[in-house]
Amino acid sequence: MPFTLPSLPYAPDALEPHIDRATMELHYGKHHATYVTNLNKALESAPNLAEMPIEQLLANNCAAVPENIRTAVRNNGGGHMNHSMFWQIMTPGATGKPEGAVGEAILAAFGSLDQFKEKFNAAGAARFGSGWAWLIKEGSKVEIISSANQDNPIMDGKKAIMGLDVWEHAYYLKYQNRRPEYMAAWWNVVNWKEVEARFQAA
Ligand code: MN3
Repeated sequence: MPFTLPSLPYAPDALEPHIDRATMELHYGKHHATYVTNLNKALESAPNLAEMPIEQLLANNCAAVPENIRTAVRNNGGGHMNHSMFWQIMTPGATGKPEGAVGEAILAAFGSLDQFKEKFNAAGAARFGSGWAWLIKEGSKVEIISSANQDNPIMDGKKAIMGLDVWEHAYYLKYQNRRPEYMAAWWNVVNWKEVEARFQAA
Protein backbone atom coordinates (compact mmCIF):
# COMPACT_ATOMS: atom_id res chain seq x y z
CA MET A 1 0.00 0.00 0.00
CA PRO A 2 1.67 3.22 -1.13
CA PHE A 3 -0.05 5.63 1.24
CA THR A 4 -0.37 4.80 4.93
CA LEU A 5 -2.06 6.33 7.96
CA PRO A 6 0.61 8.26 9.90
CA SER A 7 0.70 7.58 13.62
CA LEU A 8 -1.04 10.03 15.92
CA PRO A 9 1.66 12.00 17.80
CA TYR A 10 -0.27 11.83 21.12
CA ALA A 11 -2.95 9.72 22.81
CA PRO A 12 -6.52 10.16 21.50
CA ASP A 13 -7.59 11.78 24.78
CA ALA A 14 -4.53 14.06 25.02
CA LEU A 15 -6.30 17.14 23.64
CA GLU A 16 -9.22 16.99 26.08
CA PRO A 17 -11.26 18.91 27.04
CA HIS A 18 -10.93 20.89 23.81
CA ILE A 19 -10.99 17.91 21.45
CA ASP A 20 -12.58 14.85 23.07
CA ARG A 21 -11.38 11.28 22.81
CA ALA A 22 -14.44 9.95 20.96
CA THR A 23 -14.12 12.60 18.25
CA MET A 24 -10.40 11.94 17.95
CA GLU A 25 -10.82 8.17 17.66
CA LEU A 26 -13.45 8.53 14.97
CA HIS A 27 -11.77 11.39 13.14
CA TYR A 28 -8.30 9.87 13.02
CA GLY A 29 -9.09 6.16 13.18
CA LYS A 30 -12.06 6.12 10.80
CA HIS A 31 -12.26 9.28 8.68
CA HIS A 32 -8.55 9.72 7.98
CA ALA A 33 -8.05 5.96 7.60
CA THR A 34 -10.84 5.86 5.02
CA TYR A 35 -9.24 8.65 2.98
CA VAL A 36 -6.03 6.61 2.88
CA THR A 37 -7.85 3.41 1.89
CA ASN A 38 -9.84 5.12 -0.84
CA LEU A 39 -6.80 7.00 -2.16
CA ASN A 40 -4.92 3.71 -2.52
CA LYS A 41 -7.94 2.10 -4.14
CA ALA A 42 -8.25 4.94 -6.66
CA LEU A 43 -4.56 4.60 -7.54
CA GLU A 44 -4.76 0.87 -8.25
CA SER A 45 -5.32 1.70 -11.91
CA ALA A 46 -2.36 4.12 -11.96
CA PRO A 47 0.41 2.43 -9.93
CA ASN A 48 3.07 4.85 -11.24
CA LEU A 49 1.24 7.71 -9.49
CA ALA A 50 1.17 5.86 -6.19
CA GLU A 51 4.93 6.45 -5.95
CA MET A 52 4.50 10.21 -6.16
CA PRO A 53 4.69 12.46 -3.09
CA ILE A 54 1.19 13.60 -2.17
CA GLU A 55 2.05 17.27 -2.91
CA GLN A 56 2.88 16.39 -6.52
CA LEU A 57 -0.20 14.26 -6.91
CA LEU A 58 -2.42 17.18 -5.87
CA ALA A 59 -0.51 20.00 -7.62
CA ASN A 60 -2.30 22.01 -10.35
CA ASN A 61 -5.66 20.55 -9.39
CA CYS A 62 -4.34 17.01 -9.80
CA ALA A 63 -3.19 17.66 -13.36
CA ALA A 64 -0.98 14.55 -13.30
CA VAL A 65 -3.94 12.29 -12.48
CA PRO A 66 -6.05 10.68 -15.22
CA GLU A 67 -9.55 12.10 -15.45
CA ASN A 68 -11.37 8.90 -14.52
CA ILE A 69 -9.80 8.89 -11.03
CA ARG A 70 -9.15 12.62 -10.59
CA THR A 71 -12.10 13.36 -8.33
CA ALA A 72 -11.35 10.37 -6.10
CA VAL A 73 -7.70 11.40 -5.81
CA ARG A 74 -8.59 15.03 -5.19
CA ASN A 75 -11.01 14.19 -2.38
CA ASN A 76 -9.15 11.34 -0.73
CA GLY A 77 -5.63 12.58 -1.42
CA GLY A 78 -6.64 16.02 -0.13
CA GLY A 79 -8.21 14.35 2.90
CA HIS A 80 -5.01 12.42 3.56
CA MET A 81 -2.72 15.45 3.21
CA ASN A 82 -4.98 17.76 5.22
CA HIS A 83 -5.39 15.41 8.15
CA SER A 84 -1.72 14.43 8.19
CA MET A 85 -0.98 18.11 8.82
CA PHE A 86 -3.89 18.60 11.22
CA TRP A 87 -2.67 16.04 13.78
CA GLN A 88 0.81 17.58 13.70
CA ILE A 89 -0.28 21.15 14.27
CA MET A 90 -2.09 20.23 17.47
CA THR A 91 -0.43 19.31 20.78
CA PRO A 92 -1.37 18.78 24.42
CA GLY A 93 1.61 21.02 25.29
CA ALA A 94 0.29 24.11 23.52
CA THR A 95 1.97 27.41 24.41
CA GLY A 96 -1.00 29.56 23.38
CA LYS A 97 0.78 31.99 21.11
CA PRO A 98 2.82 32.00 17.94
CA GLU A 99 6.56 32.31 18.14
CA GLY A 100 9.48 33.21 15.90
CA ALA A 101 9.10 34.32 12.32
CA VAL A 102 5.50 33.16 11.98
CA GLY A 103 4.57 35.17 15.06
CA GLU A 104 6.09 38.27 13.46
CA ALA A 105 4.39 37.60 10.12
CA ILE A 106 1.03 37.23 11.87
CA LEU A 107 1.48 40.51 13.74
CA ALA A 108 2.56 42.26 10.53
CA ALA A 109 -0.47 40.99 8.62
CA PHE A 110 -3.20 41.24 11.26
CA GLY A 111 -2.00 43.70 13.91
CA SER A 112 -2.54 41.41 16.88
CA LEU A 113 -3.02 37.74 17.73
CA ASP A 114 -6.64 38.41 18.68
CA GLN A 115 -7.41 40.07 15.36
CA PHE A 116 -5.74 37.18 13.55
CA LYS A 117 -7.83 34.62 15.46
CA GLU A 118 -10.99 36.62 14.78
CA LYS A 119 -10.33 36.70 11.02
CA PHE A 120 -9.31 33.04 10.91
CA ASN A 121 -12.42 31.99 12.83
CA ALA A 122 -14.55 34.15 10.53
CA ALA A 123 -13.09 32.32 7.50
CA GLY A 124 -13.97 28.98 9.11
CA ALA A 125 -17.45 30.12 10.10
CA ALA A 126 -18.18 31.50 6.62
CA ARG A 127 -17.24 28.24 4.91
CA PHE A 128 -20.66 26.79 4.08
CA GLY A 129 -20.85 23.03 4.56
CA SER A 130 -17.57 21.16 4.77
CA GLY A 131 -14.09 22.57 4.37
CA TRP A 132 -11.02 24.10 5.94
CA ALA A 133 -9.68 27.47 7.08
CA TRP A 134 -6.00 27.96 6.20
CA LEU A 135 -3.06 30.16 6.98
CA ILE A 136 -0.85 30.21 3.90
CA LYS A 137 2.57 31.68 3.22
CA GLU A 138 2.98 34.01 0.25
CA GLY A 139 6.56 35.24 -0.05
CA SER A 140 7.46 36.17 3.51
CA LYS A 141 3.85 37.09 4.36
CA VAL A 142 0.89 35.14 5.67
CA GLU A 143 -2.70 35.15 4.45
CA ILE A 144 -5.98 33.53 5.49
CA ILE A 145 -8.01 31.57 2.97
CA SER A 146 -10.59 28.79 3.14
CA SER A 147 -11.38 25.85 0.92
CA ALA A 148 -14.32 23.54 0.29
CA ASN A 149 -14.39 19.80 0.88
CA GLN A 150 -10.87 18.33 1.24
CA ASP A 151 -9.21 20.77 -1.15
CA ASN A 152 -5.69 21.71 -0.07
CA PRO A 153 -4.11 25.07 -1.02
CA ILE A 154 -1.36 23.13 -2.85
CA MET A 155 -3.94 22.43 -5.58
CA ASP A 156 -3.67 26.17 -6.34
CA GLY A 157 0.09 26.33 -5.83
CA LYS A 158 -0.22 27.72 -2.29
CA LYS A 159 1.64 26.49 0.78
CA ALA A 160 -0.48 25.94 3.90
CA ILE A 161 1.30 26.36 7.20
CA MET A 162 -1.73 25.69 9.35
CA GLY A 163 -5.28 24.53 8.75
CA LEU A 164 -8.45 24.05 10.75
CA ASP A 165 -10.87 21.29 9.83
CA VAL A 166 -14.43 22.69 9.95
CA TRP A 167 -16.19 19.55 8.72
CA GLU A 168 -18.96 18.54 11.12
CA HIS A 169 -17.13 15.24 11.75
CA ALA A 170 -14.38 17.30 13.45
CA TYR A 171 -16.65 18.67 16.17
CA TYR A 172 -20.23 17.41 16.08
CA LEU A 173 -19.99 14.78 18.86
CA LYS A 174 -18.87 17.36 21.41
CA TYR A 175 -20.01 20.71 20.05
CA GLN A 176 -23.05 19.63 17.96
CA ASN A 177 -23.89 22.55 15.67
CA ARG A 178 -21.71 25.05 17.55
CA ARG A 179 -18.86 25.41 15.10
CA PRO A 180 -17.70 28.78 16.53
CA GLU A 181 -17.33 27.20 19.98
CA TYR A 182 -15.18 24.42 18.53
CA MET A 183 -13.03 26.95 16.67
CA ALA A 184 -12.58 29.05 19.81
CA ALA A 185 -11.51 25.98 21.82
CA TRP A 186 -9.13 24.79 19.09
CA TRP A 187 -6.70 27.66 19.73
CA ASN A 188 -5.90 26.00 23.07
CA VAL A 189 -4.25 23.07 21.31
CA VAL A 190 -2.43 24.75 18.42
CA ASN A 191 1.16 23.51 18.15
CA TRP A 192 2.86 26.83 17.40
CA LYS A 193 6.31 25.22 17.29
CA GLU A 194 5.15 23.04 14.42
CA VAL A 195 3.47 25.99 12.67
CA GLU A 196 6.76 27.90 12.93
CA ALA A 197 8.65 24.91 11.50
CA ARG A 198 6.22 24.81 8.58
CA PHE A 199 6.57 28.55 8.04
CA GLN A 200 10.35 28.16 7.90
CA ALA A 201 10.11 25.21 5.50
CA ALA A 202 7.53 26.78 3.14
MN1 MN3 B 1 -11.64 15.85 9.11
